[in-house]
Amino acid sequence: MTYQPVREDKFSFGLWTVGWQGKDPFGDPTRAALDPVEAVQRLAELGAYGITFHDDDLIPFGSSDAARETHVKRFRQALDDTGLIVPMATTNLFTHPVFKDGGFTANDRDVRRYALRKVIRNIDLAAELGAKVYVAWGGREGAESGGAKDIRAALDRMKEAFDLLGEYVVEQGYDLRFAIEPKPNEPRGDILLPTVGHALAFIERLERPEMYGVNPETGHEQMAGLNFPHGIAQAIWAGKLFHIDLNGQSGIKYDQDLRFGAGDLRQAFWLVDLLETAGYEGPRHFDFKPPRTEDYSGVWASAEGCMRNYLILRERSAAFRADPEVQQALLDSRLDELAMPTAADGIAGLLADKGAYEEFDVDAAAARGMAFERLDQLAMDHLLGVRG
Ligand SMILES: [Mn+2]
Repeated sequence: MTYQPVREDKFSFGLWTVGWQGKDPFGDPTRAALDPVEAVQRLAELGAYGITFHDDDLIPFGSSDAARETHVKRFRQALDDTGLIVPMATTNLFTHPVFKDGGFTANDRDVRRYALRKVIRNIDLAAELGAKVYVAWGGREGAESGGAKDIRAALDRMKEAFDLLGEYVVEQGYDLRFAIEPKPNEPRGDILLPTVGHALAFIERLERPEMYGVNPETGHEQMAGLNFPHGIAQAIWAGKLFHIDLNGQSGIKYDQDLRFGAGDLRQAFWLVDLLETAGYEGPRHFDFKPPRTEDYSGVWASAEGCMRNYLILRERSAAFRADPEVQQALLDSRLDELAMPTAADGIAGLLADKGAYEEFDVDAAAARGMAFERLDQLAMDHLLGVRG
């Protein structure tokens, strides 16, 4: 296997990922700025199919209309030259000081109105470039202190913002859906809609819930100590996995944004196994940061590594599923039984079934082993490449 990505693999990268200059809270940039045109060309050469952007990644904040037009024109030309597409776009509502208390939920009403106009402006560009998903990450929507934010009022404003944006998209006739990206903290002390579960519950309160899904990021769930494949499985189960941000994270600490496959490798294996067997057809989008130790050859090596690790894990998952011993181990662990309804005979049948309760041998059932360890070791053997 060469693990050479092709367009059909649907790998995409944010302009801000390979373009990250390595500026962090403690240090200055370690790399020069990357021309978006070069990002498009290099990613196309590496085998990606798409590139995504925040408005300000492509058009520096405060650009004149003429400068804006030039930036978009050059970018569009690079897309046409390479065949790369823009599957998703998003808005930067976090870098400029005006967003220090958030965009959609800033206490300052003028800032909220400005934020909505900024998003709408970039939605027009996203639609023009053919994006099908519009991501919203509310990194500054939150608080560091209890009295500073009325959370119920802030959620009212968050709902109002998403409802207005949905109305705008419908009125314009755009073929665009929204994907909300949860994160528990960083840069705010506590961020609103901190996990996949919070976001899924919020979406059901919106006026047009069918237009909204989630864009979960590996590291964001893992920063909260949560199991990322489980969160993704619930999003798929709810029909809400509109987009996904793949990266790596080593446990509960700051947002590491490592390349995909670094960090928790076992969760990465189960995640790819899930995406590839559950029928997810959206982009495999990498939202990572090449460490600031790297020069540009290291940046491209890490972008290549994201795709390579996905392809390796996809192959390992397929080998695991195809292994007859695994198939037997799955039966021994009674996965087939889990897929059966518990009471297809209905409540009357359940109540009439003496075997379900009165005559049920509790001790015998309690004594039955589940055989999960054998199954998990087979998975580990496949993951480590020592089987098949
Ligand atoms: Mn992140």
